[in-house]
Amino acid sequence: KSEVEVVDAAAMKRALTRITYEIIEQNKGLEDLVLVGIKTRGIYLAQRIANRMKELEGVSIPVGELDISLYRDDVHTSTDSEPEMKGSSIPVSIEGKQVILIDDVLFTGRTIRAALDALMDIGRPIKISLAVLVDRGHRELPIRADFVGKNIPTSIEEQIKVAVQEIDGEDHVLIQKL
Ligand code: 3GP
Ligand code: 5GP
Ligand code: MG
Repeated sequence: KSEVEVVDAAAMKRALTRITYEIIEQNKGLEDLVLVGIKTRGIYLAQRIANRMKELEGVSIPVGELDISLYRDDVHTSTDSEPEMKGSSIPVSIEGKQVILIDDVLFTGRTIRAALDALMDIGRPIKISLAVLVDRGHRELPIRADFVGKNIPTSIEEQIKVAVQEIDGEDHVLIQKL
């Protein structure tokens, strides 16, 4: 089992800063923005982007959370299991807002499809965009990210490991080859 570091702490910080600038450029009226992080690591990435936004623009963007998990937890590869919503906590109304979904890894796109479903049940945003730290390819749905930290082409057998300071005590992205 080999591991290769493809993003180190400094590169992760730069990628999140760049995404923050791109969000500022592409969304007029930061007052209408709501960031929504997806389950564990996406939530911390969302908080970091919000913190950066505060530093750069002086605005406090609300950050919500969605917990979307695989219906079966014994498998992690696509098709035979559909992600479903387990819970959400979004501090403000998303009605008429510009929502940016934030996740660590974009793979088949099924988690994002479930997230869109969940958001539509909660309210009617004027616009929903997607930011991910890593796009590893292998989409099974017509979903793409508007903001990408790093495109990492993978084979289906490989795994991307994302570590964030808040949970893992360090920041990096590894490719794990089995
Ligand atoms: P996350 O909650 O921070 O996103 O799915 C649970 C965890 O397992 C995820 O953490 C994710 O990082 C990790 N993981 C690694 N490989 C996979 C995979 O192929 N599919 C899923 N769903 N999770 C994976
Ligand atoms: P998708 O639904 O697009 O197939 O997968 C997206 C979700 O599954 C993300 O929330 C992500 O955490 C997790 N995921 C899928 N593949 C990987 C992977 O290779 N590495 C990590 N860390 N997470 C993955
Ligand atoms: Mg995730």
